[in-house]
Amino acid sequence: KPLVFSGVQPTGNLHLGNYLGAIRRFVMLQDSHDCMYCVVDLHALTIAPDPVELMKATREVTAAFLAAGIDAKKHIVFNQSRVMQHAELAWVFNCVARMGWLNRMTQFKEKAGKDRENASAGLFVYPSLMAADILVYRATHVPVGDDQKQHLELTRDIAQKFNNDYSNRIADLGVGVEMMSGEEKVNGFFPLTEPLIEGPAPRVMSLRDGLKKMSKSDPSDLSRINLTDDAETISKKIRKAKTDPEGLPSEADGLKGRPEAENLVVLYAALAETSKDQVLAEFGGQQFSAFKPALADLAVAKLAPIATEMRRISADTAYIDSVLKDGGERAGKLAETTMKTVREIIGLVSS
Ligand code: AQP
Repeated sequence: KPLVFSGVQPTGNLHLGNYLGAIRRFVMLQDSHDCMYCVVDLHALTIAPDPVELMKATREVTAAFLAAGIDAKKHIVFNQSRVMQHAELAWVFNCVARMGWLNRMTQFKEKAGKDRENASAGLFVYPSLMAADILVYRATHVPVGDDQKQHLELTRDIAQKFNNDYSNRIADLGVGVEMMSGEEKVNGFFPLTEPLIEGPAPRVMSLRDGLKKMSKSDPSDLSRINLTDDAETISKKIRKAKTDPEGLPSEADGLKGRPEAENLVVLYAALAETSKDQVLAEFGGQQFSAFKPALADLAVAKLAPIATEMRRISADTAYIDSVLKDGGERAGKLAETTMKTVREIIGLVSS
């Protein structure tokens, strides 16, 4: 089975974007793939979270994974910092990646803001650590939201440069596998990872601004639906969601240039597991005052069971920690297998 890896940062309230763009897809891939789902706490350090909040958020993301339906026995659920090979390989990749590549990362530019001199160096090399997360397991498929596309392209670039820089050594040691690199057949050690940016909602937008993605760090709580919001809060946020004065069109084409309207239709379609056209066939011609309550009811119906389960699981910290420990031990063995070979490839004496 192909190996899937993906991670979520423990940096605040998980929201509907994280759920539809990532976590729900993690659940769907479980039957067809071997999966590793990671709470990336080392990534969270790039924004210096409060230590107690970081621990709490790490357990909360784990609870969300389990509540959404990830099977931690069949697959692997763990927190990144337990497997130090992630950090070790990230260092190697810092030496493979070029400054110019990292300089082009739009997420760094957005997160660092204007005061770039004051951003942490960790935030700058974030994509090297992300590449290490994936490649330390030589994972081939990575389900993520659309915002991570650029980081995954960088992951491929790093893998390709590593394979290229060390091609002779990889061949001498006989540790390569044959793979296609563009048109060319090469013998590489790291796979060229495929991003899985699919599904009906790869980019869920803010409820307050249809041009901004729904995000944990948006100062307005009204901009997002948190997985832990109660029914009343969800209804209020959808009622207050920004829209334009027109009603719903009867075809998806009519949503062009109307990002807020489109976002609400996308949300309905994703939650109902149907298409935008289907939603518009049902609601076309109606006003948002009629559509919003229907969307709120649907969101509550889909999210309430997850929130209830998250609360139940979150109450048992010992259980959550045992899941992470067990997952970390299993992940650590796999990561060490890769790192043993990487050390040999690059020339680190470790015997
Ligand atoms: N709005 C979104 N729509 C679809 N997918 C999304 N993801 C995040 N926002 C959306 C996907 O969720 C996964 C986990 O995200 P993360 O926590 O690792 O990183 P992030 O992108 O930094 O998340 P946020 O919520 O947007 O946080 P901030 O506010 O810190 O920027 C990823 O697969 C991501 O694509």
